[in-house]
Amino acid sequence: MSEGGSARPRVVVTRRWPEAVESLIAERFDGVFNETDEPMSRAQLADALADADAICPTVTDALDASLLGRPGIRTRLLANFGVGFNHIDLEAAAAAGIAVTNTPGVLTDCTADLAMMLILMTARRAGEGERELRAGEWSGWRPTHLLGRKVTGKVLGIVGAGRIGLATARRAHFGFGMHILISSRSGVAPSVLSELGAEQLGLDALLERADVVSLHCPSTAQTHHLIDAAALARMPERAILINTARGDVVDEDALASALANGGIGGAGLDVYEHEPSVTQALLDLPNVVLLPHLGSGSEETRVAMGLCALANLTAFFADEPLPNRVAAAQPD
Ligand code: 8YV
Repeated sequence: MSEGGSARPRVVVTRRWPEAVESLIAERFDGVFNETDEPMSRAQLADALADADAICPTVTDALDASLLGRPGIRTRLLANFGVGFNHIDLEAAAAAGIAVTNTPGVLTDCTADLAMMLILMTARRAGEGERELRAGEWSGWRPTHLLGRKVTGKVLGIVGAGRIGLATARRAHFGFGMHILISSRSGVAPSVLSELGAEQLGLDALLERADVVSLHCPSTAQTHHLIDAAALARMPERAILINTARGDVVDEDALASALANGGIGGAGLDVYEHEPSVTQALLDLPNVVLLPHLGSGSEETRVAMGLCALANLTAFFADEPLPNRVAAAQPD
């Protein structure tokens, strides 16, 4: 860690951020940056909570009740880098008098793009094709080589109708002529359903009808293993599951079994139950596209996320209303 010294609020940034944003933080605050970019240990997080006025964590920092419940905490703000905040125990933060903010909106397009990319890659067997070619095993064009499934005109089930779910639905509907089904616990505005020509229905009915199911709900106690063996059994044999939300929404072992046994046809995953570890059975299967949590991973979006977190920090230390305060689980 490198430190700048002064009486300005001390802000710990737990992982490397785009340089332009780190420079702005260093200009405005007593910034403490993670030059090694190694995930912080629990001891380091505990030290940061004791020393820093604000911490900017990410999905790799488990800020649970035992850390947030320690005595002698100086931190008053967790300005999360990311829209998802399931790695932060919100109740424990509130009990410790710590405000929490996130970065909604700025990563909607890129995450929806990636969901669409996984739909296409999985349906059209792009991962298998690339692996074959790189292995020097491509014997040339032939009419029956690596036949996938056509995406245009198929039925896409969107689970979770927040910003990212709806942005994915728009891409799929207007770009690929997909018929959209939506399952959402908080409901979908009639204007949105009519814009997309979409149907709103319960999760079970959606799973039974969709050719592709794409998950966009937050990780909460209610959505933990939402897609388990029983849910997978409802899906048609050739259906595809896409997850760009959070790993624990899917029972990874049950998914691997369904894929191996022909229960479903394929999966495209960007998130995992125990990141960065991935269930070996999934790694061994050909009909899965596996990406390393790249949903928001464009230069533009990561800068925008940093600027969004910076706006929250700046407002907090100016005693202004927080632009993106997080109070309870909310979908994006
Ligand atoms: C983030 C994400 O980059 O924002 C989110 O919720 O899933 C990612 O795109 C990551 O979680 C960083 O905290």
